[in-house]
Amino acid sequence: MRMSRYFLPTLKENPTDAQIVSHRLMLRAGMIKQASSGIYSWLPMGFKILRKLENIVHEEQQRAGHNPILMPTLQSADLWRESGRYDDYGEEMLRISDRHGHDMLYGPTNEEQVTDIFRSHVRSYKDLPQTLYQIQWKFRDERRPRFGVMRGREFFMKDGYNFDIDKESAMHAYNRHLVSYLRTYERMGLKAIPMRADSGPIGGDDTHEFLVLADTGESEVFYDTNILDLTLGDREVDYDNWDQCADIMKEWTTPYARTDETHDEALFNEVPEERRKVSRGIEVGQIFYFGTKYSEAMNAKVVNSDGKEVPVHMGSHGIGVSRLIGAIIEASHDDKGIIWPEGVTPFGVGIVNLKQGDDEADAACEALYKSATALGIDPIYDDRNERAGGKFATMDLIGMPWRITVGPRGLKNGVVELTSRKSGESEEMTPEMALEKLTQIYASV
Ligand code: P5A
Repeated sequence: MRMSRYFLPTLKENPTDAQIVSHRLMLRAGMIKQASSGIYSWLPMGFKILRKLENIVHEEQQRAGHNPILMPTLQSADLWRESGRYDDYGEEMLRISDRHGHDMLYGPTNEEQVTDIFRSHVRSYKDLPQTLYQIQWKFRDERRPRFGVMRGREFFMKDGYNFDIDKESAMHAYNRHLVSYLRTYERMGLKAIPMRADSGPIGGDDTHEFLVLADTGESEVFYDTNILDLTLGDREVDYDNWDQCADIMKEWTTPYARTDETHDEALFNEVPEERRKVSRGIEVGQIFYFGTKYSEAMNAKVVNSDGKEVPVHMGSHGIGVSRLIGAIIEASHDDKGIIWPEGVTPFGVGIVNLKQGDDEADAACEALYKSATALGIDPIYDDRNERAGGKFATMDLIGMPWRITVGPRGLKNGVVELTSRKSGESEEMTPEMALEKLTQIYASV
């Protein structure tokens, strides 16, 4: 992308109405524009990152064997009357009436809708287990939408639903989701810690939230610092292996880690004092096992191997895809702006031409831009007639993890400068070497 043609409405000043750094930086980097309270338009760069996160979530869901679907945002109130949640959900639900007077709602979640799909098509235990998921907009009429995309009213969520013949099989689905979520967040450069939590309006007894530690997080969290050392890394996971998934689940849920809703002071005090930590976290996902709550209420039954009709065991699993962008920025920024982890960066490298209009510099940048594009590094080239300082500030603000600076002085010696946004370190090298290094970096994320 050439910056001169991009729609990147960056702001020099800090917007006064944004209270936390991720919200400020998303506005300053021209990623979003508020449409109304808690509702945002996604501008090109924000949209590009949203798509990247969506892709990672799709890849990891499908790796775990889950089937993608797409359900409507508007749902019939009758389904929610069947489950009994229509009245329970309260003012967070946006209720709409169509021209025929039918009660509709903008889905805050989809347990009822997906149970209806399941019960219409599945009759036998032989068709189980099954997991269906979607990535779709949700609406919750939050009392106090705030912090930009962090607590929106309209937000983008991955929501998945498993259907199993019994509790054991459903607990494997729970563990499988936990493992696939760990991998998903790691790919995004995030440390998200599963913590025992409260199930709220979704229901059920077993639930874990995934929290990214940040001072601006809305949840108070209590944990054993040992949990920070755990990583999934590149270990091979067989998602059909119940024992392996259960072992990984155990590894992550053995150190104490709970949100304030389920915090147990006596248990916490058993953790050695130097490892006990109380801080704040951003909830970027949650998994639930709620057994037959919806299948009984909505008559979603299958015939088991004894020929008996039984309600299926279910769970649901959510990732806050739009909220994740805020969480990544909270976890990765400095005074100059965003620092995108390589796994999610909207562009692989920013090319800065120090002397726009100089034949040699222009030609070198063009060649670099073309080669980087051909190599799949997806560069953004600042080809505007701006001062170098302004170009550097923009690249830093929008968070490019790598920058190649091209100027007449370096070109005399056949070199450009490759700079890491994170460390600030620069190295001179030939354009070919810079591209080679970037190719290697992106091959490993
Ligand atoms: C699981 C999927 C559910 O709704 N039903 C289907 C279950 N879970 S949840 O915890 O309520 O939401 C899942 C994730 O969505 C994000 N989220 C939000 N993001 C932005 N703005 C909001 N107002 C908002 N509410 C929830 C969170 O990341 C949450 O973990």
